Formats: sequence, C-alpha cells, structure tokens
Amino acid sequence: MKLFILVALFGLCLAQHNPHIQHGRTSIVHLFEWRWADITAECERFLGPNGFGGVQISPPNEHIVLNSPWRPWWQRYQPVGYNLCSRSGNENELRDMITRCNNVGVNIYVDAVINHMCGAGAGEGTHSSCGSWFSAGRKDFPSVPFTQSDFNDHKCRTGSGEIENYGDANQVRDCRLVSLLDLALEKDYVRDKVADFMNKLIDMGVAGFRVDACKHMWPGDLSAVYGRLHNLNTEWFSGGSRPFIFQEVIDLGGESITSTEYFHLGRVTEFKYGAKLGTIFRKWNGEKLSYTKNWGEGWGFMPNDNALVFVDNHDNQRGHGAGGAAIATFWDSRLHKMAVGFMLAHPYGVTRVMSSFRWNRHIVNGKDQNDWEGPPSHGDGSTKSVPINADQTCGDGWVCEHRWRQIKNMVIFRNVVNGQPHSNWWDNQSNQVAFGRGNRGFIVFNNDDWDLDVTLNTGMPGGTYCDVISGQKEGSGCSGKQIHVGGDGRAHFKISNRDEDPFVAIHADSKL
Ligand code: AAO
Repeated sequence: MKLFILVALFGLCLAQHNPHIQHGRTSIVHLFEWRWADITAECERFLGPNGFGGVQISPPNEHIVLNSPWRPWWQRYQPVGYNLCSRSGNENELRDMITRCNNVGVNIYVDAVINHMCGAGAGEGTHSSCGSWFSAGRKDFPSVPFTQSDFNDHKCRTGSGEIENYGDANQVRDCRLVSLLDLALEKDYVRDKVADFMNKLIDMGVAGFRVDACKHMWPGDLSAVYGRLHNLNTEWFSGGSRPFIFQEVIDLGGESITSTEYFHLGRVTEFKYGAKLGTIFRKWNGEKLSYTKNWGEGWGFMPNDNALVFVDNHDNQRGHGAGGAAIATFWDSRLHKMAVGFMLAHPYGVTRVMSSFRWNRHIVNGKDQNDWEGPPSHGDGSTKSVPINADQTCGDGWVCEHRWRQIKNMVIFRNVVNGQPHSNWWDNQSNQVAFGRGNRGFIVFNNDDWDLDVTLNTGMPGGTYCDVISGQKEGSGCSGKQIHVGGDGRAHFKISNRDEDPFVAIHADSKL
C-alpha cells in the first residue's frame, strides 16, 4: 500500500513536467504583453498552421495601473486581485482566446504571479485594471479578499523588510522582493485563494502555468498550492492530465537557493542556458561553438526532463533578472537567429521562443534608462493591436521574432526531428559546427570569421533538400539554397561568414 502511494505521488509530480503539447508540436512562444484578441487571431492565422505548440501569456489577473512611469510593462507583476481583466483584455476575451487557441491545437500557459501583491508604496484607490479598490499601505485587497494577516511581514527578519541578502534563504522567501507585498503562502486560506484563481483558468482550458518568482516561495508551500489544482479540462486534454508547471527560479550558481529544490514540483527555467549560449555566439570569455558538443547536462545544466529553456526572456532582454550583457536579443538579430536556431535544433529541454515589442533602448553606463517602457500603446495607455504587414512581419513596434522565417522554420524543424537523437556531430575546433537529429534533420553553423566549405555526413536519406534558413520549400520549389545529399548521406556545405544568416538547416519535410 505504502509503495502504491509512493508510486502514485511520484507519477503525480512527474505529470506536472509534461507540457501536454498537441499533435507532435514542441515549442512555446511568449507573446509578451499581447492583447487576448490578437493572440486569438495569431493562433488561428499563424501559430496553428506553423506548428507552434503553445503560448505563454502575460498575467491575466487584475494589476495596478501606474502613471509614473507611464504604464510600465512591469505593472502586471503587481497584482491587486484575481479578477480576470488586465491590460490584455477582459474575461470574455480571455475565454474566447483559450477556446479558439485550443481548437487549433495551441495551448495556453498563464504567467501566474502568486508570490506577492503590489508594491508596498502603490498607494490606495482604484488605480487597477478592473477598477477594484485596494490599499497597499493597509495591505487590504477586498476583491480577493486579502488583509494584513495574509502577508509575511511578521516572518521577515531583515531591518528593511526587504530581501537584503540572496545568500540567506529565509529572507529570500519571507521578505519582500523589490518591496512587493509578500503573501503568506503557509496559510491554508491564502493557498485556497491562489488555487481558486488557478483552477478557474484550468477550468477555462489553459494547459499550465509559468509560476513567477518561485525562488521567493517555499517549495512546501508551492507543493500545497499545486496539490489543490484541478486536472486539465477534458474538452481538450485527456482525462487525468495534470497542469504543466514551469517555475521561474534564477539559478546561475553561488546562492543559498538552487533550482534543484523545485525539480519534483514541475519544470524549472534554466537561466544558465541563455547566458552561456549568448556568450558562445558572441565568442566572449574564449568560448567557442565547438565546445557545445556536449551541450545540455554536460554543461552542468539541470536534467533534461526538468528544463525549460530560452535564449532570452522579457526580463533579461532589458537588463532585469539575470544573464547580463551576453544575452542574445532581437536587438542583435543575426546573433539572435543563430542562437534560437541552435536551441531549436538541439534536443535539450522544452523550448520557449521570445516575441517582443520594441522600446526606446537607451543604455547609459550599462543600464537601460527605458527598461520600464510598456508595449506599443495609444495615448490613453491602452495597448495597440498587432498589425500584420504584407511580408508577414508585424508593425507598430511589435517585433514578432516568432514570425521571422528562420525562427518559424526552426520551430517546424524541431517538430520534424522530435524524438531523434543528437547525431553526426562535426566541428572545426573553432566556431563551425554541424549536427543532425537521426535521419530527420541536419544543421550547420559558421560563426567563424572565414568561410565554411566542407563535405559532411548528414545521416539523411539521399536527395535534394531546401535550406529552411535562406528560404523554404514553396510548393515543389525552393526559395533558398539547395543541398544535395548523396546516397551515402554525405553533402557539401558552403557558408560564407558574410551570409545574412551564416547557417543552413534541412529536414525530412524540406526534401524537394
Ligand atoms: C518594480 C520596480 C521596483 C519597485 C517595484 C515595486 O522596478 O523598483 O520596487 O516595482 O514597486 C518585474 C520587474 C521589476 C518590477 C516588478 C514589479 O522586473 O522591476 O519592480 O516587476 O512591478 C529577481 C527574482 C525574479 C524576478 C527578477 C526580476 O528572483 O523572480 O528579480 N523575475 C520575476 C519576473 C519579473 C517581475 C517579478 C519577478 C516580480 O520575471 O518580470 O519583476 O513579479 C539575482 C538573483 C535573482 C534576482 C536578480 C534580480 O540575479 O539571483 O533571483 O531576480 O538578482 O534582482 C548576476 C547573478 C544573478 C543575479 C544577477 C542580478 O547575473 O549571477 O544571480 O546578477 O544581480
């Protein structure tokens, strides 16, 4: 009996690691700050047809609205309650999005901010996205309701009430993160309220959650919250499916809290991945692409089954969070495409692609003065919708990296090679490398300052393939380079270091 319970519990935990992505798809895209109506349209017109598995959405619950600075993106990380109206839209729009994205096989993952409410200095009034009254000073949030005793201040042992030292696990979990009012998740009442909020979303049809600021919550408290969660809605998911949980824990080493403490609860964001990959593609600190032969666990990253990986995220693309200047963002588009291409070709982890908006980046002494700027918006602060240009790119300040041909095609590549091993590695001991995924796909990078000109064993069946980076298969033709694989699996590759994108990728479905 005991063994049975143990096995059942183990199964339950592991279940929260499964993203429940449909139809053999493999990648998630973070549509940062997009409106629900735009995400709905994007699921139907682009994400579904192009094999994207899911969307991470911005926090859907009620948040503060700030005038100074003017409507920063980060106001959404300051909850006022769990009513479902936000800068992205109201509850009906949210429900419509979840339904219609699910109907085209694109899952929705909610960014859940459950560690805290708004900042202690957020004042009192109805400056919130649904207009609910709250008082930060009195710690009074009647729309939930949460009152004074639902917060952790009595547990915090620092003079300021703030986290002062990341080396002390107690203060990281019991004190305030950048003055945000810290919820007492040890209380059953608080756990219930948080779980009610998440369950409402699960019942609406979401597939899981990115849980914000997990380092700042005790694993035991999180386990109690997750344990209260419903199974996924059987209209779209098979019976007994647990919500997918991926937890934001920044662990670059050297602190008292490690990501390991959260592995049994769900997946964890692997921040080392983007920090290292950016350093490699920038060739900083003597790093070389050839060193990625044992990329993944071989680099000291977390076990494959625990990892959620990404090249950049909404924080570190603008200097928040961790990773530093090495992070390869859309501002360095050539590097970004290569890094995302590498990530999507490599078998390690569940992959998340970033989709950003432009802001007036202005770096002074290493700090971006406009790192707060919110999404493209109208004069009244409401978020602009995302217009699609004739060439399929986005307008009005929306970057839409996920629509860039190279990135979109690599999302498809990952689906086509899903389940195949990392194979046929080649490198020049510098920054030219190639690897395959069984007999389903092959990719070659040239990040050296000279040309690549080499014949390699691809492991692919003979034939002519269309390179999905310089172009793509269009009907029976190819708008990019053509790669001829001989009957022996060998093919000749030539990549100039001056090419717009110095990499080439072919896969089973790009065969002409
Ligand atoms: C805003 C204002 C604040 C104000 C507050 C309340 O900026 O001045 O006090 O409102 O009025 C976002 C924004 C914040 C914003 C907040 C609320 O980024 O600027 O505050 O909304 O509106 C830590 C957390 C991590 C967190 C990250 C930003 O551990 O969870 O900070 N990320 C999430 C979200 C994020 C959001 C929140 C949490 C809050 O993704 O968007 O904040 O909901 C170390 C630690 C990390 C720590 C970083 C930054 O990292 O390890 O745990 O992240 O410091 O403090 C090297 C180290 C690396 C280190 C890094 C930076 O790289 O190796 O470990 O340096 O020092």
